[in-house]
Amino acid sequence: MSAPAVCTTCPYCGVGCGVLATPDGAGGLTVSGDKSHPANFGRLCSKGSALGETVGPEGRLLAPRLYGKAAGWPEATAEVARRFSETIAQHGPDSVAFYVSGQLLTEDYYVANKLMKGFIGSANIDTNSRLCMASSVAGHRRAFGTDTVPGTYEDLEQADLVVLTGSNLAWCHPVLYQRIVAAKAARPSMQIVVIDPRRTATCDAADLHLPLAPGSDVALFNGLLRHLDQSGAVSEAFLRASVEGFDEALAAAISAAPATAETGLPDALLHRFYALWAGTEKVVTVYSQGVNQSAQGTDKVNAILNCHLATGRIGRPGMGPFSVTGQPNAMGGREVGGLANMLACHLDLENAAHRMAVREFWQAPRMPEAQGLKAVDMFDAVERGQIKALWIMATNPAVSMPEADRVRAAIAGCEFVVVSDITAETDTARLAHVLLPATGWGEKEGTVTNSERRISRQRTVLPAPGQARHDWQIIAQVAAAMGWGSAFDYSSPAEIFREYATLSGIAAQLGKDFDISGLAGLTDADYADLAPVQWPVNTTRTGGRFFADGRFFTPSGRARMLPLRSAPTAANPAFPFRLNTGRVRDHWHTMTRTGQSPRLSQHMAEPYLEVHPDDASRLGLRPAGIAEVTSPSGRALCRTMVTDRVRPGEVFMPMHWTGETAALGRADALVASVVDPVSGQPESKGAKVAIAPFAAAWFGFAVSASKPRPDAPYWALARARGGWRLELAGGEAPEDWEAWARRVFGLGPEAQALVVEDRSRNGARLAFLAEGRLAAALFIAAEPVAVSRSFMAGQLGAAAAPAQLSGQPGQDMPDPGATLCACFDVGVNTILAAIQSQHLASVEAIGAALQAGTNCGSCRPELAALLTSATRREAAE
Ligand SMILES: Nc1nc2c(c(=O)[nH]1)N[C@H]1C(S)=C(S)[C@@H](COP(=O)(O)OP(=O)(O)OC[C@H]3O[C@@H](n4cnc5c(=O)[nH]c(N)nc54)[C@H](O)[C@@H]3O)O[C@H]1N2
Ligand SMILES: Nc1nc2c(c(=O)[nH]1)N[C@H]1C(S)=C(S)[C@@H](COP(=O)(O)OP(=O)(O)OC[C@H]3O[C@@H](n4cnc5c(=O)[nH]c(N)nc54)[C@H](O)[C@@H]3O)O[C@H]1N2
Ligand code: SF4
Ligand SMILES: [Mo]
Repeated sequence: MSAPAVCTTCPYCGVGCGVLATPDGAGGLTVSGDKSHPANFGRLCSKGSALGETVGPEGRLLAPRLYGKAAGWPEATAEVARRFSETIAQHGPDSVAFYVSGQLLTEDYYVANKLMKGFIGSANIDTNSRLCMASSVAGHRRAFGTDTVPGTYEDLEQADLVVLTGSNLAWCHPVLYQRIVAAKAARPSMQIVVIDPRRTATCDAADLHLPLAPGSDVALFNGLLRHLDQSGAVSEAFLRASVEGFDEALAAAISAAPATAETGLPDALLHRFYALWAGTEKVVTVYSQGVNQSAQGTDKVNAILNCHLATGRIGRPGMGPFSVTGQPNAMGGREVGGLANMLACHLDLENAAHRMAVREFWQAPRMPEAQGLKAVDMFDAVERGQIKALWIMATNPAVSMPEADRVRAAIAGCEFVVVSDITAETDTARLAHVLLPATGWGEKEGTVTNSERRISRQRTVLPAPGQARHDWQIIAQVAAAMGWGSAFDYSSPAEIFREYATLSGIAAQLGKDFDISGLAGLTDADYADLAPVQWPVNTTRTGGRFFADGRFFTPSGRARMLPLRSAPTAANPAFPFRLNTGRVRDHWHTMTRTGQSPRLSQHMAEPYLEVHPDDASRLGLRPAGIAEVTSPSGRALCRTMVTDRVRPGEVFMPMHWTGETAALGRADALVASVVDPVSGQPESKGAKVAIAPFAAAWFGFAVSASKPRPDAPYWALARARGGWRLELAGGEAPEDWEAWARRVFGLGPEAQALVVEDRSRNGARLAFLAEGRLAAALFIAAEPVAVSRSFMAGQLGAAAAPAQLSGQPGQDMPDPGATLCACFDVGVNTILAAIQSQHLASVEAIGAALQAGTNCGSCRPELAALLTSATRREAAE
């Protein structure tokens, strides 16, 4: 009999989809979308669908490690408590810090924040949400007086115009994107505009794409404000009743240079967008990291909010600004006060009454009176030796922080570093004095809040592996060992949640928006059964939109419009390219989880650099060659992807590769620590870099059943079915490829080698057989290796066959090509062949023929692009 499915929530993006998970009896899970969950109504994207492949024991941290040696929990806990207590006693509470994460559950987050702000007595707790949502938080607080996302997902479906700015929704919030696409299919008059310097997959559903100059969003929206005023779209009634600062904001917009100059967009295109926005009452402006991760992030946010406030298009169905959150609990972290400048429940750290209320509630011995160190400042303080004990939970700053090489060195130089993670080997975990094994998704339970303020339960489906413990437990046991046992004497997440919900009622009495006091009386059974619920939840209301009544949380009750001026950055001739960074469809951040899935690893298998064809030819970069990217702070080597999806002078690199998965693939090694002065959020999308071809004398591709230990100037490692795949490039070739391969793949003399060398062309083909089956294969050539990756990956463990040395399937076995549809594992060649032979003319027809694109839909934009290019080619032939 199979176990019943458990209703839980996806641990990836802020859409917050409901997942039904069933143990498969072999340690894994089968998952499907929860049809009753109001975020996804049964849909899942490629990452959600592959969750079952990522929960295995491989790579997990299973026991505490103390100074590099396995240890028990009592020792590890005692050591962390002792070192923190001693450091605080000697150097004061501000000499220690926590760096936490939007991937903690609300209950974990609440306990971490309570320990640091209420008991240690410092505000030095910040979160990776500083790199993610801080500009939105700051923009909301400036305009609304509190950090409120006004709308709901339904607004996106009810809108007549959806503007997506600085958001690659198709890849980063796929299920929400699919909801918009479905709404447009049902009501084709709905318009979609994408504002992004890159032509992303999201543009495929757009009626209009504005490839603006990066960083010019303030100019663009200032221009819109001016247009709204001139075209009579401003709501005088709303301004009179509910807004202050309109005149100043408009004056600033009028005195600014015309938007065409800064955005680089043609006048006609800009005006089409302005007229559309002005003429459409039901407009939602969705924004994400292209807005937040900028030296002007907060101003960009307020420039958007200004336009919605000026027209009163906020708080009503189908309209409003909508900041989508990145991580599963980015929103929850904002609520519990995970940021160094916030108190719990949206209360203000610098407000004495708020401090007093929280202190009394927590019975806290001490409370900080000023903001703590924000992420970038925090790691600077670590570098200076001012922070002497640091505890990092559920985040990988040695990869994800700007100037990541410097951050890595700072952590390595810190006197005492604790890392709580689920993964044994990460760039950050390698630097820890104490490594604490946490339970991961499926093993832990608690709540998360998604982009539309909906609180959902994550539930336990699997046992904790090894000695792993829940994050809240780990923090509470350290707190107890530091002498605060009674304040941290929790026996369950339900108990923590009730305490938190009670505190939110106090916050509401102090005039805050965040109020879940209606959940303070949940019994353990109620909490176990809690259905997804949108806040606020109190005696008078549950969920819905904010600001419909035109009342805001500022002292005057009116929203604030801000006068904004754009601030173009100065050029640096030594580093003439602008580096944009972001995400790919099938990977999650530093890949500790999605990297376990062969399916998810097929879509993009190595760090790459998108370069415009004009730049590529000027720089001598060839397609599929290796590009060397340098900035004042670091260096990277990437596969070159020549594409006109980026603008000339700009390049794009994904953020996912780490020291574990590539030789030099960390985008943040290149990114400067420039931050927005208001929010402290780094400008992750605007590094200045120089680019040159890397002079590779040889290229390689390999598959291996065991994990390779690569040794080459360029390498990138990814999971494949039955093992690993490895991309390689280098300068001088090793003397003996066979010896090299045996070392890298860990093959003993018993492995039989088949070698075909081609010295004249600097090439070689090697296959290694163990008991007659393929254990590893290596292809070396002077050119980027033309081998069917998917075919070779499928051969690992297969009986020896001649095709294994040719790297191509035989006549009878067509090469499926790179995986495009991850759900049904359909390759690009299979799709192209079907388009041609079956005359498929639509994404639906491809789905009917091959299933591709019919499950999560994440690949539908790429299918559409493939159709266009195939049809174009046919027309040309
Ligand atoms: N597949 C996948 N999905 C994810 C994640 C993941 O790792 N993988 N991570 C999650 C997290 S934590 C987050 S924060 C979200 C992020 O979700 P998004 O913000 O949608 O993703 P990004 O790729 O970081 O950046 C979005 C876009 O901003 C554009 N951009 C760059 N500069 C500018 C600019 O100056 N102006 C404008 N208008 N646009 C600009 C970039 O070209 C890019 O396409 O995704 C979440 N979802
Ligand atoms: N250049 C550039 N840099 C960026 C960005 C960008 O767009 N460009 N985006 C930024 C943004 S928006 C974000 S959100 C960050 C993300 O960056 P990170 O937070 O550094 O990336 P993750 O890989 O998500 O790290 C999560 C870690 O927590 C571990 N983990 C997973 N589940 C649990 C758990 O339940 N408990 C514990 N204790 N550990 C767990 C994972 O193994 C992993 O090591 O990167 C930021 N950095
Ligand atoms: S859209 Fe995908 S990654 Fe995001 S919550 Fe839903 S299933 Fe998970
Ligand atoms: Mo994020």
